[in-house]
Amino acid sequence: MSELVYHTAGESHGPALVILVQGMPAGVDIDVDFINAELKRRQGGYGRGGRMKIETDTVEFLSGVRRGRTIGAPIAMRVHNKDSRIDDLERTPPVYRPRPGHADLAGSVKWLTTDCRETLERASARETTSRVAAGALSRCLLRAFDIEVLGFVRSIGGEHTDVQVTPETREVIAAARDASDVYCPDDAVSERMRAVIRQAKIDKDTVGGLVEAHVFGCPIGLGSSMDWRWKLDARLAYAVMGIQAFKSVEIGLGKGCADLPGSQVHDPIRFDASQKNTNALGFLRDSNNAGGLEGGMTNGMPVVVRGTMKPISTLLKGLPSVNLNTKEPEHSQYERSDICAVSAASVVMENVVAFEIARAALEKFGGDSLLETRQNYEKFMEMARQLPLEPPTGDVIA
Ligand code: EPS
Repeated sequence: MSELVYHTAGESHGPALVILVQGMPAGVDIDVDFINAELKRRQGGYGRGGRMKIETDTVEFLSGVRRGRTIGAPIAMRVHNKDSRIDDLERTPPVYRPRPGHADLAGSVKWLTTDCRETLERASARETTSRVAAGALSRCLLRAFDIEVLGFVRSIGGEHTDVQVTPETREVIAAARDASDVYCPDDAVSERMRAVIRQAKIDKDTVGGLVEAHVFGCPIGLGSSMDWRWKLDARLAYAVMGIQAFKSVEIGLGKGCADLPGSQVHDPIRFDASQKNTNALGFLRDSNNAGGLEGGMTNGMPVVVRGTMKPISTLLKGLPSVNLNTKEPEHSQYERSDICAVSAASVVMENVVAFEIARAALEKFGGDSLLETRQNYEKFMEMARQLPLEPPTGDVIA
């Protein structure tokens, strides 16, 4: 058994994107249709540019899967780029005028060139296709634990929905999200978001927003408080901040914790024996400001992660910049781009969050096969339900 990890390779306009996932146990049913549906969702969202009309992202398995099931070997996947033209100088010219907000300036100086092309090819959001493929693959494993993830758009360009997500409303929210072309489960707000994106297009500008992921069904105790590297909230933050254009991440109430006293922040605990057989083992909360994570570990409540995506840094009207060859002031170079990719980012975040949860689940329960992993999980749940396993020793006996 090894740690569940993934690597990605591939340029935005290269021949393909390649994803290598290691550490997946044998015996996991791979739902290719589900993975492709997630890739398709990532391609969508009102405000996307011309590229998404060219591509039809689908995954091809090169290794690690036999007759629809994992065999415990490294899993290699490939997504073909139709718009492959990286060596064509005319259609993929050098970029000498860096876009403020993009990787262009820092990358070209770092790699000692004045052509930002090689930096931007990899920094491009095209790479997030690979994250979705890896995350959607990991969700095939999470199904064995009845863990589900729901992602959606909370705000775009200042238009914000206050919709509440709970295990009970999850399916209704998912259906409403799927009915919205901005992936926001609120009709009225979706309409306003579309208007904001339309206006940004007219203004030759771009807009960002907030995306949210909720994970349902996590057992108590994924992650660990014993070392900062093992804290699940820290790893989720790392994974989410690694998504192109993300500028902040919050768990649960997030920065809202700063303004409230402890009595209004921390979620009181109660026990309901009738819920003993659920993932929370009967330990319930009427609020979830902690976003399902305390001490870097899951506490049985839904895990709630929110990320901020900045507006796309490629503006049709450009921004003040400098020509890297002449050092003269010039406007930043325009590359075909999106006006708003917040909807797509919600799919990316949903899937990177899923991957981190799957990784943590395998750390706690992982065996070489799914069968062994399932048994470890069930045994743990059974023991946790039986707590205390030994008579308490700390009580003073009168
Ligand atoms: C992107 C620019 C556009 C986006 C791209 C991200 O690509 P192109 O330069 O080929 O038009 O469409 O996003 C994707 C290709 C994608 O798959 O999400 C950028 O500069 O980051």
